Amino acid sequence: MNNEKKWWKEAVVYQIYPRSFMDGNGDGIGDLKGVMEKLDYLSYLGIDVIWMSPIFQSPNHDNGYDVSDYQNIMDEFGTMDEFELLLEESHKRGIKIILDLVVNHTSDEHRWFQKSCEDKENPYWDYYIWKPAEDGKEPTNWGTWFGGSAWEYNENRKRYYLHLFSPHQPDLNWKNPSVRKEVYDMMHWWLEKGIDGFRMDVINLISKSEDFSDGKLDGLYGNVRPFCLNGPHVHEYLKEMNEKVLSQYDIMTIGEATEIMVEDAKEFAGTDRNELDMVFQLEHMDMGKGQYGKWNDAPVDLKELKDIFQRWQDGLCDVGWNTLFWSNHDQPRAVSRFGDDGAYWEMSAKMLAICLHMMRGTPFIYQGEEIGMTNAGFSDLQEYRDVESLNAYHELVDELGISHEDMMKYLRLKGRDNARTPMQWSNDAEAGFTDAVPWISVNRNYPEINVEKQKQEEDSVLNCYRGVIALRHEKPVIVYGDFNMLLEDSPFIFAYERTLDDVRLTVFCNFTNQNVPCELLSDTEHVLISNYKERAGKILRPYEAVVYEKMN
Ligand code: TEU
Ligand code: CA
Repeated sequence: MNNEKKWWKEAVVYQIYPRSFMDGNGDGIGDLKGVMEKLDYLSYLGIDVIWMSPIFQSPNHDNGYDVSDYQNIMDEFGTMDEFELLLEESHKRGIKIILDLVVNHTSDEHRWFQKSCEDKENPYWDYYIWKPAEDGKEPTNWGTWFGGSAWEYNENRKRYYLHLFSPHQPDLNWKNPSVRKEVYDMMHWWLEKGIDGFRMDVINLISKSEDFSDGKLDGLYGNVRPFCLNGPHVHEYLKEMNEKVLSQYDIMTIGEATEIMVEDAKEFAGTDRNELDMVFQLEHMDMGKGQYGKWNDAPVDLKELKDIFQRWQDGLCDVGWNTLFWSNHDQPRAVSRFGDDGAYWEMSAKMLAICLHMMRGTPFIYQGEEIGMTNAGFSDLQEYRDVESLNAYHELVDELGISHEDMMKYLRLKGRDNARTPMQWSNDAEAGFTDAVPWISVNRNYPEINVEKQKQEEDSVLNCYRGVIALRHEKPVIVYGDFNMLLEDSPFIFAYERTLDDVRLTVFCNFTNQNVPCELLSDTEHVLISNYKERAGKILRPYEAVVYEKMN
């Protein structure tokens, strides 16, 4: 087992989606001032690191994942002075801050792209991926992650540029050494300010294949994945970034790596690879894809979920490090997806906390998950804001003939806005998030689900999260222990053990709303944490989670 001690292995990270976290100036949009107001709450929760989704200048076609200036703060979020103060105040409380590095693409309003579009040759001409038309049409049939063609024509250049996401997010040309140098300089600039690391957006897409040919047809467009996933030079670039930037600081780096397998992760985040510390792999997020990708209502298959976790836990134990998460700003709410947001809301939210936080890896809590926030429940297309969801609606309903009702159901289950409704702070108007009209509706259940309420309830989901976070800080076995799956074949129970020296934890989680018999349970062993008060013999009650601790 690879057990070198690192602070980032011992940390619990909290993801802030600033737009929806806290509005500090009453314009309906979350901001840095709002984050500042809530720092004491984050201390109380006990987390070690904040990951902030993009806070840079952006026209917000994709809520900040389209950056028009990497070295300025988005007007709506505040000023650089406010950021510096936030960093200082966080550090005072022992909380680190990592930022989102979005460098597969920029905004089309970025100065580099504006220059790149000029009809006269200049140093920025080759900063993006430009191709001439093929027979008067797009250079290839590739589609994007957000629907539509991956090519957009530019009148000035009389060429097409590549964009794997929206046309407002042109892909940078990483083959160009000047592009790489600009990115590294910018990273140094932030690190010199004292930030503690980066989460790197779709970092496994930065190197494109030399082969610009059509992809296999998948719906309306050709599949672009073979031409950009884990491309030919991606490791060369990351090693260079590591040498020129990352290795010079004591920081934490996580690469978001879409559609990768364990073997790929070993290359991106293997201990001796000199690339990244860890990756966000999305295999458990991508479960249940069908004919229309994620847009369906397939239920979660627990056996498959367990297989995925087991593969990642076992696969990286000697050579890397895992991230652990149930959700983020691109995914449905954890309790709605993997638990039960109805009758067993509270039990299942706590079960999910215990199940995830006892595993090996660095846990990431997505804002609101710690109070069991649920999917948005929007029933009107007008309430959606997300570019991916709106594009998908039009592509699937208008072009592929899915019914409005079915698509609205899929959006309610899978749409990214489910995770983007405002943080529910209290029972006040707009959940205490803002004094104005919020940029996206609050979830109607805020009177029942909010921070203020759960602070006062000893048995709340919030206090369960505080409990699992504290345990990780107290018990080295949770950070560094070996992982071993138990009851592998059970389609109902997620169980495993963790061992370090003479300490052994056994974890049992019922993912169903039924009583499930389990011979391995005990009424006498020491219970470290559970979501039910007493044990009940050899039965796991609905969504029960229990962790035993044994000293040998
Ligand atoms: O997400 C990349 C990514 O893989 C997503 O497109 C994901 O597949 C999808 O959202 C799931 O529905 C990152 C960011 O996390 C996302 O917010 C951005 O929109 C995207 O990159 C482009 O920057
Ligand atoms: Ca604001």
